[in-house]
Amino acid sequence: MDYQNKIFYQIYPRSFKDSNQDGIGDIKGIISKLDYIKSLGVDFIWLSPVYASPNADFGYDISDYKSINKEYGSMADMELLITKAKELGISIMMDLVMNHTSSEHAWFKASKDKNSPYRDFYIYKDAKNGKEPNNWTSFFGGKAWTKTDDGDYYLHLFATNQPDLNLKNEAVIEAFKDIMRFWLDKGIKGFRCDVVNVIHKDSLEDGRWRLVLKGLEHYHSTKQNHEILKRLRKEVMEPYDAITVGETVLVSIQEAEELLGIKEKELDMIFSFAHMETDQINNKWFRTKFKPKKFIKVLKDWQVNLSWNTLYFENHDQPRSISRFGKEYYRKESGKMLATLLLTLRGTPFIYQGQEIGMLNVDYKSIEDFVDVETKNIWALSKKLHFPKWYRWRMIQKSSRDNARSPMQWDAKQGFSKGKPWLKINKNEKNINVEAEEKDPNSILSYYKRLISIRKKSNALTLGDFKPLYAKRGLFAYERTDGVQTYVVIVNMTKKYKRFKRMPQGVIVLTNYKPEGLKHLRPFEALIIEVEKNEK
Ligand code: ISL
Ligand code: CA
Repeated sequence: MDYQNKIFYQIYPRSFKDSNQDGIGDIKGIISKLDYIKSLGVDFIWLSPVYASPNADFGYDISDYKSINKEYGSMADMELLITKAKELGISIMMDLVMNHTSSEHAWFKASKDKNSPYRDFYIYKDAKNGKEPNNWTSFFGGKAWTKTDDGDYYLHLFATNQPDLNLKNEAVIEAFKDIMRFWLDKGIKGFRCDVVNVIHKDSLEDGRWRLVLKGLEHYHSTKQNHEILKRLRKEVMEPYDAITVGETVLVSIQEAEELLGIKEKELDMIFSFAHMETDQINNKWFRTKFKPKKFIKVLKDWQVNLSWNTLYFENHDQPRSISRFGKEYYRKESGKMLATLLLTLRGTPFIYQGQEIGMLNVDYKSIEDFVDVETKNIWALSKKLHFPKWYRWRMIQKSSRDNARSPMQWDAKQGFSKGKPWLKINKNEKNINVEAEEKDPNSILSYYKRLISIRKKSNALTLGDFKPLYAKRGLFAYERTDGVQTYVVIVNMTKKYKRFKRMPQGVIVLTNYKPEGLKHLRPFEALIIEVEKNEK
């Protein structure tokens, strides 16, 4: 299926729209907003997990892959969503977690019996000198092993209640093929595959010393991992003409290309993290000042060297992009500038709910307002390590995943839900909300809509070549062309006025300021210029 000229929109169901006023977003809520999603020009929805889950990690801990979380609705609701979306020409992509299940999954419960065939669905190992079997650490901080009642340990690369599956076991792979077909038969058109390059563990040896993720070299993009992806593609995805986007952690451009499949296809697209790591040292809890130059360089390298990119600046794990790569003071300007990049670079754009109205990081005042398991873990761990309180608080404010998960701001008066929301709404919903932005032709939302429609009509902006023209001083200029049409895009990623001497001749197709003399770029100014082809 074609995915190169599609626009994706990610929904985090718990925070999108509540239909029955219990404070929790649900599937009926999504259905009620399909017209809104359509009005943006979206073709594909990526739905974060809606499966049955005890919510230790809000759906990324799945207890039954073939049923719907009751808080979100019923199977009938899900089927209705697929049908209604299809009527509007929108396809649905589900989130598939193959690395681990919930500890409440029937497989894991059965696996506690050493004689059960399900024992081998997971990764158990006996204690080593009365301690953990190896020195691996988890993505969420702390040890990657938890002791069971019988004295053995089980592996979990994420939270304690997310035991890792054993993908060396053929029965596990068969189970996933069955799960995938179950949903594809219901009419979904693809999967976003969670942490899909760490699902196969080569060995359980000690890892070499690393500050974070000790053990990584034993399970990162292993050869068998590639083989599993190839198989799933051939045996399941291809017959359904469905597409896959892999969330691939810590990959270089070359590794990414390999996951896309140099000789044999593995995944259609991958989410890489390189650009998201430009404002951090070692890991996301240690953020440095955002340096546009570095960010631009990474974007440029991936644009030039990877055959096809996904384009994203936000998702349910990341802080809001304006608060991070722009400036809240210049919310409108920097929000539109980021939108310009997102929709004119080469690749498939993914918009995260709320990004299109310029939502910002949360304004919480106390640690009690946060609920995310990772946030709680890090808060406790950093306390144990005697980090000063002000520093710990800053870490949480800047990096907590709840920044992205506060409820969608539909109107000025809790349009998300009349009930008490499961996670606090930003107070700024009074000014930043869908209703207000829909009325305002100069809003970020209106700008997104215009951009999407410009992109969709243009072969040059979708499939055309990318050529970098200038990437210095926080300015990024590049050309997109298909030989017939040529655009030059110029953005200023800083809050400063910047002289720019290479302004091309042509027609301004879109800009986030009133066009003027074109001798300098204003704070966060963005321009899309169509240039005459005979000029080149
Ligand atoms: O945000 C992160 C932690 O600091 C990332 O490292 C994140 O854990 C990683 O990208 C994997 O994310 C995915 O799998 C997790 C789940 O919690 C995330 O929401 C999901 O996107 C475990 O299933
Ligand atoms: Ca609800």
